[in-house]
Amino acid sequence: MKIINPATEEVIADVELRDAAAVDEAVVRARAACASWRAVSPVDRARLLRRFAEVVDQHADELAALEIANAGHTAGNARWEAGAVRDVLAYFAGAPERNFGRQIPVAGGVDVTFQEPLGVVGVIVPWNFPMLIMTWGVAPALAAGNTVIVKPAEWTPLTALRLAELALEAGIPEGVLQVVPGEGEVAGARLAEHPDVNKIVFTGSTSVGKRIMVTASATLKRVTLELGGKSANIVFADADLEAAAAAAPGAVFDNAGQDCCARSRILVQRDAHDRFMELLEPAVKAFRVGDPTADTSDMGPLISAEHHARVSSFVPDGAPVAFRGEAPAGPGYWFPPTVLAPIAVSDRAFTEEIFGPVVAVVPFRDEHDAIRLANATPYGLSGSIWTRDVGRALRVTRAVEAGNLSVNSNSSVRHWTPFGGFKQSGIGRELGPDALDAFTETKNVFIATES
Ligand code: TXE
Repeated sequence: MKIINPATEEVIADVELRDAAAVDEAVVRARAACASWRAVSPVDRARLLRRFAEVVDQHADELAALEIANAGHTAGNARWEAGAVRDVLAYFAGAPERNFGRQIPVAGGVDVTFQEPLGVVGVIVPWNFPMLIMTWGVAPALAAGNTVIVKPAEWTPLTALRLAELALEAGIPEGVLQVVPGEGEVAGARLAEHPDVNKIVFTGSTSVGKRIMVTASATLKRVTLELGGKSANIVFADADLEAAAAAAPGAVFDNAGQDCCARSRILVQRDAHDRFMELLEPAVKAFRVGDPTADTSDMGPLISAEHHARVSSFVPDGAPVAFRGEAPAGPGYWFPPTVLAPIAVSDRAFTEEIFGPVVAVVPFRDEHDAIRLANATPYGLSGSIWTRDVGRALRVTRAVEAGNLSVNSNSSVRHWTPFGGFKQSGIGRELGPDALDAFTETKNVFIATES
């Protein structure tokens, strides 16, 4: 398949999409590698993961350049992403030595609970943060003693393929981490149904996530699903409006809005609405869209022509565009940062995940109204609350149905805290201190000491 640079529409690589038989072969290799990888001592497994993190660090510029060219990330974003891949590997390198299990007191013997590796883990990756989302699955899976097969998104396989080479360079044995590029319906579906794959970690659309869960149920595979979002950025009248308005564009337009945590609905308390919009307009217009290799760009292009058409469908002629930024004419799949208001809460731009640089602003009356609007979505991934009232911040964060919330901030992801969605935004949690639980089986053993 021809791999396209979304900022220039030039072909930058040609990658063979593998078929179901290639997935089967990868599973055989992964299964064969299970016993020996599991037998690597915790200290040595930790050392290999640390070494992998170091090799990634040495190649950070190269990985960032690949991500810019392949996924249209800005230079700043791509460098951050390469650093985050290193940090996630380094964080989980600490896990093999701390995979303690438990000893629970019992009468007549000793009771030990082990956390055993699952076996072969399939990691199915989307195109929005290709190398980082891959690593969220790969790092804890390897740390727990599993072998891994990654299926990158069709459009963005380049960093995944390079990371697999770097893993070998770091000394991770053959067969322990494999990358199989292929179509979702073919290679991805085969991973999800394969009887010798024990778990699927999937990040992508809610519709495909549901299908994977159905397929995986035939063999009762474990699944972790990180799916879509329609997160609310809730701004109360007592908030620091300047700070909230200054932060709002980055919270939805970063990575051209192709972010599952994008705060794509801004809910503003009625009394502060006009002032907030006055502050938001210059912040949106100052968001610089252009050449992703330039350090001055805040936002690059959308991933593909197909995705551009989909995002455009949410802003048809006559759509209520309050104001928007500027974007280059092309070539490249450019879309300007766009603010929709006033907009009906039934409008699909307010209810559906757009996954582009489009945000809808809706006023609310009071706390109750804000919570009702924030929760009026099947999704529940992320969101923000801006207020100076601590009690309100706590009440609202407890009432909003989402897995990752922030107060007076739009931050969502830190690799050392849990990440994942409520409702149809997913199942399970990635990252954080408990991430290994999702990559191990719990085994309890009772040893009688008295006959
Ligand atoms: O995702 P898909 P797409 C959302 C976002 C976006 C929409 C469509 O709204 O506009 O989804 O994006 C593989 N069995 N998100 O079409 O199809 C596929 O090859 C197994 C949110 O790219 O879900 C790719 O590797 N695998 C999101 C991965 O699944 C299958 C990130 C994701 O593709 C498969 C991306 C199948 N039947 C999109 N079909 C987020 N939460 O961050 C496809 N795949």
